[in-house]
Amino acid sequence: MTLLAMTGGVGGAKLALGLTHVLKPNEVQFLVNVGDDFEHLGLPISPDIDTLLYTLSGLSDQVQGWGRAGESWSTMEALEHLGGETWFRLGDKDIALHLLRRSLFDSGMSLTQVVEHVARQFGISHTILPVSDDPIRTVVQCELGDLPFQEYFVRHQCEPKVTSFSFDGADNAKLNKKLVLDQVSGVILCPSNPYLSIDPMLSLRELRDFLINTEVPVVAVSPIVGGKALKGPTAKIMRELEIPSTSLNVAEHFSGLLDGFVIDAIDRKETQRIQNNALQVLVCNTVMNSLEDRIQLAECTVQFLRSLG
Ligand code: FO1
Repeated sequence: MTLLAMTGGVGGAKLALGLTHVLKPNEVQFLVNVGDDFEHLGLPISPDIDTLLYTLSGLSDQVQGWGRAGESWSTMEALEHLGGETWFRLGDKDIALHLLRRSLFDSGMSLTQVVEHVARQFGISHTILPVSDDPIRTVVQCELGDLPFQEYFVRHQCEPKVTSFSFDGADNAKLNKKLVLDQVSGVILCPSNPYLSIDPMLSLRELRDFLINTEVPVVAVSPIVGGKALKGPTAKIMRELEIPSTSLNVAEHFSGLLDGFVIDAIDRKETQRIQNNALQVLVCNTVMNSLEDRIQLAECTVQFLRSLG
């Protein structure tokens, strides 16, 4: 039996790192969003998977939040000189990973097999599973029309006002074959963007139905602290959808899926109203500045999850 931690961008990867310090490789698996994936300059890019690979291997650029630490940008500079597209910035070392993924895809490997290979090369012993090997692509409905995810997120810097999101391919995509739902003893939704990181995964009916019907405990860690998202556009998106950016509203967004919800001490006053949604609430420090913070939040969340089992 193993726990399943569902994660997207930087916030999720921070908790995932904490979880690797408190749970052995046979005790937790990471299920990762692929809605941000796209092909750029002929290369397959998997931002959330790579953020997790770089974070768990200690290679991530923790200031920037994506890509590798100590990166160089010669290829981008040369590309700019050639008049190529440089709005989506690929560091030299990062490009090596995209080139490898391209060649492994071309040799017939699935995304899962590529991730397995790279994780091994990086010395990661925990299992990282893309939610699906089939393409699921997040599309952002906004004031500029329908934008592919990275056009919205990077080219337009999340500025256009959003109205909704859709997940192309989700109806035909199959849940990762390596995920054995019968073996899952509890689920953690990491503090990732609910709309952009968790919802694309939930757009897979098999996974959503599992979370709704399962007897095992399911908890989420709120990505909102004191009305703000520590990183990324979660709070801005909620405002644009006319949903006040509170932890309570994140809990309600996941209505029907959760047994427990973890909020920051600063949001303690929301406890009762979240409990009114038939959820157990854990109040603790959810701000992860240091490795110790990540480990502590992981410990508290796992203990909370187990207490609900
Ligand atoms: N984010 C940016 O804001 N600008 C970039 O140029 C950029 C490049 C990039 C390259 C590879 C990669 O894996 C991620 C990259 N990201 C960039 C981050 C990415 O767009 C987002 O962090 C995620 O998709 C949201 O979780």
